[in-house]
Amino acid sequence: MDTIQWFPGHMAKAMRKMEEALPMVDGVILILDARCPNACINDKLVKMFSFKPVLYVLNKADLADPVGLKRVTESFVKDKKQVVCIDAKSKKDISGLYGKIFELLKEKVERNKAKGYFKPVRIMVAGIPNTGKSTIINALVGGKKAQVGDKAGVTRSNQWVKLNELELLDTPGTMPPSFEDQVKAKHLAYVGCINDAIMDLSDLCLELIAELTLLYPDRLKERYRLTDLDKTPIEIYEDICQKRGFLIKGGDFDYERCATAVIDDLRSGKLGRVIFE
Ligand SMILES: Nc1nc2c(ncn2[C@@H]2O[C@H](COP(=O)(O)OP(=O)(O)OP(=O)(O)O)[C@@H](O)[C@H]2O)c(=O)[nH]1
Ligand SMILES: [Mg+2]
Repeated sequence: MDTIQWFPGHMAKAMRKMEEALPMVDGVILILDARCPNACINDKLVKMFSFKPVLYVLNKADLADPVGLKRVTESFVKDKKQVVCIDAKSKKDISGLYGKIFELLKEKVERNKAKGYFKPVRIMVAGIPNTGKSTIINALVGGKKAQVGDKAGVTRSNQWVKLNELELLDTPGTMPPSFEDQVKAKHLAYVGCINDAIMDLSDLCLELIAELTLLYPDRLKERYRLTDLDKTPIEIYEDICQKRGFLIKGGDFDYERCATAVIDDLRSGKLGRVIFE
């Protein structure tokens, strides 16, 4: 498939605005998609945050393969990164995250206390598009203050959302300026972190089928009632079209409609809990 590259002007601007806001915050939570956490790491942001405490939040854990997620989390711990896995919709996970944020900034909070004054903790919430930054902020504050949507690029500018003791800065999703690793880029595209409009979804679906055949063959078979995966990815793609009735007049395959359906199935968890790393 064509090279995936997505770094529109508004993202460059968003990164500048984040850099400007950085002196105002005590720490950062970096939100990653638990199905491809390493692919979600934007090195440029990590570099920008190198002088701040950072908590890595692997979100959408409800959609991630638990065995793989445990392995990846352990590798973060081994790299001396502060990490937590959450499902933003779970109250228990959100209160755990709340605790982790204060643990991350313990020194700061205690120093303030010792000086005898109360100051709210300020956190920047950052990450690539569609990882759940705004959802997490809403869950932490218990309201609908930040705008949420099921596509990449919903938040367009920095926005403070405040609780008594915690102030959160929502930021727009930002991609790395360039992708050296196209495998990672593909994984981000599967899970919905890249604007669908810039890609050929049939090409993406073909890549996804090839990868699922290796990683989760039984899920693929079960979901689309396939009997034989000992074929080329395009043959499997066409079998899915056939089984699902994605055909156009004259009996040809409707690759596009099938691509939307398969990619949707992956994103919504209908193909089960997956991890690509
Ligand atoms: N299954 C599941 N879905 C989630 C979770 N967190 C967020 N979502 C969904 O993911 C989508 C994106 O959420 P947002 O909060 O808008 O993501 P964002 O990171 O703010 O996105 P941008 O503003 O575009 O960068 C929404 O459809 C959410 O409902 C989660 O833990 N599990
Ligand atoms: Mg947002």
